[in-house]
Amino acid sequence: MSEIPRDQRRGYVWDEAERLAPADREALQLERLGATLERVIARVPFYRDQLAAHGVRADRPESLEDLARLPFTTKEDLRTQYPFGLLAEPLERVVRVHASSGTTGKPTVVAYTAADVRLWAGLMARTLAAGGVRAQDVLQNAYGYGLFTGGLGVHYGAEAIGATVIPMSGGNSARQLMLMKDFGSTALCSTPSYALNMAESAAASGTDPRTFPIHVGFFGAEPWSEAMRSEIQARWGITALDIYGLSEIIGPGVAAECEEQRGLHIAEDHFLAEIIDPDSGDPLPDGELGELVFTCITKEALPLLRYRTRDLTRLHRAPCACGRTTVRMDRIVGRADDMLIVRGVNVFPSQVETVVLGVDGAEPYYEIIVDREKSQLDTLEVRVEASPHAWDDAGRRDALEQTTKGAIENALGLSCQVAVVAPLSIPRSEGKAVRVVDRRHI
Ligand code: DLL
Repeated sequence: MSEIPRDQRRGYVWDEAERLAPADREALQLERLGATLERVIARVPFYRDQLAAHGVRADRPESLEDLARLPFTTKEDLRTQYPFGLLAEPLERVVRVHASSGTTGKPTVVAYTAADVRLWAGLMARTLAAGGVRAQDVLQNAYGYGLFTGGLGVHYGAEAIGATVIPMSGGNSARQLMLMKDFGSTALCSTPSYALNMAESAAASGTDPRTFPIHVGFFGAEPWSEAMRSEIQARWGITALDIYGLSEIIGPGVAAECEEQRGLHIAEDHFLAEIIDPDSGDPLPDGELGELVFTCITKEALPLLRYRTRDLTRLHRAPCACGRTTVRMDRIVGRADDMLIVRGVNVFPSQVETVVLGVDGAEPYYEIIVDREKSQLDTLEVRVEASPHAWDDAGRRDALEQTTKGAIENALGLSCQVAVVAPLSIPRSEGKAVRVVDRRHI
């Protein structure tokens, strides 16, 4: 009987570090944290001053609990040190920069040495391998190439596995679908909103997306809900996995789901994860919802300490059926910055998404508009797109409005207006979807 190749077996991991015994991993983390502290104190004046102000000396930490004594790094720090003030390496050792767009002013700049790029490729290879991608796959990469980390991050990881990469970038759905068919793509990477958009374009041109040979998709770069996962899986007939990352830490590859789809494994041999209370900054125990904070312990160019992501989630340490021993995080509930406070009630766009995707007759496209009346009272309006059948029938349109309104009010505990809008009237996304318009700040 012929032997099954190792990478075809169940329980395959790209990197044995994913299965380290917790005590061995902790020893590695402590060693790496100490080395990183020494490096930043020697090379980054910003951290030298910050650590001195917090009474942290160059000595090696004695336990991982010492992490809580280190100062936080924030997006504001990256802004004040723009563009290269936080680098721990001279520019001549930097081989790549990326930047996040930022809605106002200067972008956030991040940098990589050759070793950082190799590390990143390895982490993305882990991610893709955990979702079943192998050398024989044809991976269509619809994340944007350029300053955004999505395109090149996925690209290098897929090449490290030996998969055939189609470097499409986002947008131009007709061409995406043509090449997907002609090249026989078997794996897809895009934002979840763009995956939905492409499925819709395929259906509109008479092709059932389930007829493509794609078996898995890696979706991230924006918040999405379980309801959205079900929608994407049903429309494409694939396994949809959640991948998470942020440029400041490395890009995609920080955490990702395995085929169990039970939380995202964090690459904690490279990034120490903590959950803190976003108000007090105090560390929270596993299982509690709070702000995710990362410390880079193996990066050369930009090893950030306790970087506050503003993303809200929980950590879990129970072993995963896949055999990986790394800590897992829940899907991101939302960004602290995206949480709307409407008449004193906290609202996450993902809550609205879950409701809208569960309503019969509504398409999975929506917009949230918050405004303030003359009376200073906040108003919440949700624009929901009707399916063609529901739109053509006045009775069904009214029912859709009433059902959606009731369901949202019930979920949020807040009164709202629902506007049912015509099919295709809500803008479709090709990258990160923008779903909230907050007119209170315009
Ligand atoms: O979005 C990196 C990435 C590319 C991740 C491709 C996954 C796939 P930034 O542009 O720096 O980097 O944006 C980072 O996007 O802080 C989260 O708020 C959000 N985000 C990223 N992944 C997810 C996800 C890339 N899976 C910011 N779920 C992060 C929810 C996500 N939010």
